[in-house]
Amino acid sequence: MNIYALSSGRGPSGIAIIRLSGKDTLKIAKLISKQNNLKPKEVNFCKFYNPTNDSLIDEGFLLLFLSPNSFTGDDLAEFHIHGSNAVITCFLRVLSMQVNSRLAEPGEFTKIAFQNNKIDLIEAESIGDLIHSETELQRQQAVKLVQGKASNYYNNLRKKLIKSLAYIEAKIDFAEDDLPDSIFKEVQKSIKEVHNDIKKILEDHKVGEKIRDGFRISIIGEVNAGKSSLLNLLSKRDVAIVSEEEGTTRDVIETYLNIDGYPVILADTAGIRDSNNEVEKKGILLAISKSKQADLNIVVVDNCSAQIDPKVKNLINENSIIILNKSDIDNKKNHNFKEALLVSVKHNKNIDQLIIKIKDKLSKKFVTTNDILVTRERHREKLGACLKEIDNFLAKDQTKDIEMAAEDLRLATRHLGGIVGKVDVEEILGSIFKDFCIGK
Ligand SMILES: Nc1nc2c(ncn2[C@@H]2O[C@H](COP(=O)(O)OP(=O)(O)OP(=O)(O)O)[C@@H](O)[C@H]2O)c(=O)[nH]1
Ligand SMILES: [Mg+2]
Repeated sequence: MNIYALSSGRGPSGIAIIRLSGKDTLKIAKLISKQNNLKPKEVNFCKFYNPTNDSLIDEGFLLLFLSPNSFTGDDLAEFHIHGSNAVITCFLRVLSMQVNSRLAEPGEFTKIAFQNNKIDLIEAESIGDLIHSETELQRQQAVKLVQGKASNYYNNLRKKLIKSLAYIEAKIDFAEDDLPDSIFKEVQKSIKEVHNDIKKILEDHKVGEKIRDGFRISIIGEVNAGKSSLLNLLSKRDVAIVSEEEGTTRDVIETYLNIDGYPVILADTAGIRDSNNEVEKKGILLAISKSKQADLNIVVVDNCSAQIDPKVKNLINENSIIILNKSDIDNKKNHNFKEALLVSVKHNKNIDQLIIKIKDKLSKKFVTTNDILVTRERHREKLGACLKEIDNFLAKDQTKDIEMAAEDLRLATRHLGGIVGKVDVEEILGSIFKDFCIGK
């Protein structure tokens, strides 16, 4: 089957790129371009025709990559045409009429690349991450993974496990022979090293996942302190209702922000106070639970209010930034919070200082010396499962329980292999590629 899709964004734009991959690619490319001497890996300047009525569709470039030297590993053509909706639609319609050809599913080009062993699972996932990256940090992380650094690292750990397993199996198979018992010591040493490496990767404050999914920041505080006003100001649009009425916000309102490269999910919450209203009470519980899940809390205090609700005070910890809002009103109460920032959300005063503080906190909180970052829960689960089997192995007297010890290592190897896609592939394929866009 040949698959095709628009691989660039939807027009109108200067240029659009349509990809075609599959075993009839060359035949179709020749037919549409009316050129028999298309050169692979070179820019072929062509006119493109509709073969059914010989009418001209457009003119542009054709790039040809022959199997196995293409992204998918199959023959692949890229048609660079003018990016108008009419040209794109016409071209796609012509391709749909060619033999065994259909529109690609989301991520299908990458899926075929994986199936043809051009890339492994981590690389495939990171191509998806790179396409969806919105901030500089996300781009940097994804591009590192695309280069295969993490894949190499996991493959090397896996090789180490396999080597140890081979020794243990040799000991089982050739029990009568003179394989020295020191083999167990060597295996143990090597397995302990793998154990420590994986443990170190897992103790990373989930930085990789946070860069990929976004750091969670909650805005909390008493009613009317200016929380929703702050959300609107930071997100530069009116997301939440602002009113002088107390208890305006009830639900959690989330927006996605890019704060100087840090991907952030910012949540506005209900003001915290004693309330008899059932809906408001639910909102306050939600606010408290959001604040506990957050990587960082911005606690908004009205600088004119005399006292602060103890429930708000209780939520303040080392992950909080306290702002004293409404500095424009000359009625301050001199709350003695250390390191509190005096701001006026209404007049956009000192908000730049708040942003600097947010970045500072995030960068300090999420430093990691790890070179290999876990970017997905799927990887974390596999690493955890692998570690569990290694723990089982190390807890045994391997000289006595040798069969079971070998089984522990076999399972550990399988879990680790699952990260780069060496086993259990089918069940995870669907879930990974479904999030891609069509044409990738
Ligand atoms: N003078 C002054 N008023 C402000 C400032 N920030 C917000 N306000 C006003 O304070 C009132 C409450 O603002 P909101 O943003 O709705 O406060 P909130 O904390 O979300 O309130 P709840 O949703 O009820 O908990 C509104 O009338 C805002 O215009 C400020 O810096 N100075
Ligand atoms: Mg509000």
